This record gives sequence, C-alpha cells and structure tokens, in this order.
Amino acid sequence: MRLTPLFAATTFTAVLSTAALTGPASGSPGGVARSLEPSARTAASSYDLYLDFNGSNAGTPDMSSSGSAPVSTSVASSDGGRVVAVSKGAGQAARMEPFDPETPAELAVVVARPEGNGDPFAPRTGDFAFGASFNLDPRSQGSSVDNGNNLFQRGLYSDDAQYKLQIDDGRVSCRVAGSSGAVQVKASRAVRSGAWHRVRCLRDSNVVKLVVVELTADGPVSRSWTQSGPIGDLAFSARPPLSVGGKVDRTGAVVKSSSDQFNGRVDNVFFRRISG
Ligand SMILES: [Ca+2]
Ligand SMILES: [Ca+2]
Repeated sequence: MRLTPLFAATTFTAVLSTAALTGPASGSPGGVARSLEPSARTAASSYDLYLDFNGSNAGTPDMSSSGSAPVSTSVASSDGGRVVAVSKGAGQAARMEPFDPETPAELAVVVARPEGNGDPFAPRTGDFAFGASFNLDPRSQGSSVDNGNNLFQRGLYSDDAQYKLQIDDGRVSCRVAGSSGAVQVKASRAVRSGAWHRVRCLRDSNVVKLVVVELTADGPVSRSWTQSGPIGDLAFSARPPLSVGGKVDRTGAVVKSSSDQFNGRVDNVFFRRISG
C-alpha cells in the first residue's frame, strides 16, 4: 500500500535534557535535585487523573488519584495476581505481576472508574495528554495471554474510541482512535529493561506525539515521534474504565484471554485534558 507522505512520515527528535526529567507534574523550582518522582501533590490540580502510588496498606500501594476528576480505583485480578507496593525515591511505585507463561496466568491490573455524571476521560474532539513512568522487566511477553505490555489505556482496540500506551517487543507505542480513524505512533528503538522511563502521549488535533524519556548515566534523554491522521471524536459511549498494566473489559474485569499484562513497575500515571 502506498501511503501519502503525511501518513508515512514519522518525525523523530532526540535531545539530552535536564528539564525533561521533571515530567509534567513537577512543582519544584529549577535546580539539580530533580528526579523521576515529581511532586504530584503540588501540581495535581491540572490533571484529571494522577496516580503516584505513594503510601501502602498491607503491601498494596495507595491507588487514590490526586487529579481533579472523581474516580474510584481498585485492582482487577485473575488467578491470584497482585499489585504490590515497592519503594521508589521517597515514595512508592506499583509493582505489577512478573511474566507468567502459564494458562491461566496470574494477572493484576489497576482499574480507574469515572464517578459522577460527567466523563472527563472522554476528550471528544479536544486535545489531551496521558502518560506514566515505567520500569520493564527483562522478560515481559511470549505467551498467547501475554504478548505485550499495556501500560495505560481506556477502551479496547475494537471499541468506538481508545487511547493506549503500550510496550510491545520493547518499543513504546501510543494509539489514539476516534470516530474518524486511529493514529498510532511507535518508537523507533527499544527501551532498556530494568531502567526507569517516563512516557507521555499527546493528541493535538490530528497529530499524535509520543515522548519517551530515559534516565541514563549521562542524564535524561528525551526522544519523540509524531504521526498524523484523522481521529475525530473520542466519545467512549460505553463509559469503560481506564486501566493501568493490562486490558480490562467494560465491567473492569481483566481480559484473561489476552491480557497484555505489563510486567514491571509503574508510577505517576496521568491523564489531562488540554482543551475541548
Ligand atoms: Ca510514586
Ligand atoms: Ca507482558
């Protein structure tokens, strides 16, 4: 199939940036003490959803959102899967299930359901951004149940709308789908397992931009890719929940047959409307 230049061209940029490490939630002034753990509590008001997983109860991380939208969060699990609190910086991160090649597999996904009458997680035709920090295990796929790593999403591939961040075959990709079509952006290089990264995906009209920031020994390295195409309206008419670390159905249950369980650690999950 011959693609027009607009659709075929993926632009790529890489910069070595200290500012990039602060992520979208940093409320601290400039300085050398910046880390991958942004001070979410001071800047959370601009986010509809923000999960920093700081705090724990009986080994489970605190899953309350410091964003402005009312949500209820919980863990959907299958076959005894768990989400475990692990230390990260001064706080905690969510440790998701390690890869399980058996069927049924031990699966666990964080589910966030919108509460109230409105739906701030349906951006319609408006611009929005979403993202998370992650640290992927060396082994994270290779079974029929788990052939990828879904980091954060709303909606499934077949739904009338979807936004999704995933790491398949080591490469981060972002998919935004609406009434007019779907745009997917995929990183041109694989992430390092065992290293913290921060990713975000931005929908700006018909453009989708993916930014991957890797923490290296020489400092943070930010790389970005963009892709364009018709997207249209993200209505989410079935009002599905959002999920962190795997696929869930409209009821919030883990999709056991094809979970794409994320295997590793996750932190600082966010969704934010920019306009609309
Ligand atoms: Ca945290
Ligand atoms: Ca996986």
